[in-house]
Amino acid sequence: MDQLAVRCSVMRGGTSKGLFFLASDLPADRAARDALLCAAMGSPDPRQIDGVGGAHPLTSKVAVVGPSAEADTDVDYLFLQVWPDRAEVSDGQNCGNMLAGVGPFALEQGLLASAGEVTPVRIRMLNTGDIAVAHVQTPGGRVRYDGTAHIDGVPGGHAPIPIDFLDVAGSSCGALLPTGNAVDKVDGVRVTCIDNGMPVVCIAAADLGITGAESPAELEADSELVARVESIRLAAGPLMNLGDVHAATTPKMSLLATARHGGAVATRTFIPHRVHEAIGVFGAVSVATACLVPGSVAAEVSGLTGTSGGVELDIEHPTGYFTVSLDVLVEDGVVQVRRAGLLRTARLLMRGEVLVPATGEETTP
Ligand code: NQM
Repeated sequence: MDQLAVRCSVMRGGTSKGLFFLASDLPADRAARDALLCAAMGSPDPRQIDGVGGAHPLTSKVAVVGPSAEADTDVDYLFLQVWPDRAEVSDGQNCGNMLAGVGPFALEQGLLASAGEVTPVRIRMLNTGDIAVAHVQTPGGRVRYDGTAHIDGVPGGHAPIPIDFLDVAGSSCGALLPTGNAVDKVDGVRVTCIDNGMPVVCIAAADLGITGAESPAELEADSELVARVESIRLAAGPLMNLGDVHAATTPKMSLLATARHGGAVATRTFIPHRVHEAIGVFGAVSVATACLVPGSVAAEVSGLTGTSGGVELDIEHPTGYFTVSLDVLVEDGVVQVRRAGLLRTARLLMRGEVLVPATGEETTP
């Protein structure tokens, strides 16, 4: 047999797309798993022409889902980023967009039973150890995908999947403000380093000589800007307790400008080498939270000041808005996040088997 067939589904989760596997369908050995995923996606190759990857980090993603070993969660979710142009797979970050597909996938695969019209799925996100609760529409016991909920960056309407995060502050960096400061000067630029689910460095776009209204393609074509952003990122990584981030997909670099369309703030986000066509889920949650941190770069640019209670912030991005709902406690200039919530949609696009060239060394998972 010259091809190996592995069961998987293709799903859109939020504004991302990728392969969803049951953990039990993948090799337990990490090197064998990563080799299989690279082969499935067609990496390394910028076009991923010999695989099913979409030739962009946002469409070269993998979710590995299995039953949860813990009593307080229904399923475990491991997010894996497959680099299109490198034979590398990283579990170094979480992904809140692929997360949107985890509840529907788990229900489709029978990892949990539906519970009425809407099934709450408690998901342990293994990349960070945090918990999310996704509310999946399940009328008549079946996952519903159609509906009228719209998220910017995805055409049309779909069934809503509201997601709540219980406590994601400091998920990767150990603290909401990993440097202990609302503002730091890094590589000569004022930044706010924050982690409310995703390590993000917030920078005023104007401080880098841009307006913040540029398109992702324009930003990626600006080699001087790209080098400047990367230099700040490499310096910020160790300060954020992330160590050497040369090969890491974090921190994300969000360039902020005054909102132009009635939102809280405008963003252009390097993730970290391509510029997001929208903004990542946890990236948006982190930027929204930064807007509420007194004295932060994001608070300055947005003109917001944090007050205790619930608030909804529309984070502007290149293809629209991302609405984040936050409940915070602000005391003596210190922000404590009590809850973060947002809306996503997802859709099962295909189910079957992905075929990879057999190496002759496979063992059945
Ligand atoms: O921040 C892109 C995406 C993401 C990750 C990225 C994400 C998140 O849009 O939670 O969703 O920043 O790598 O899928």
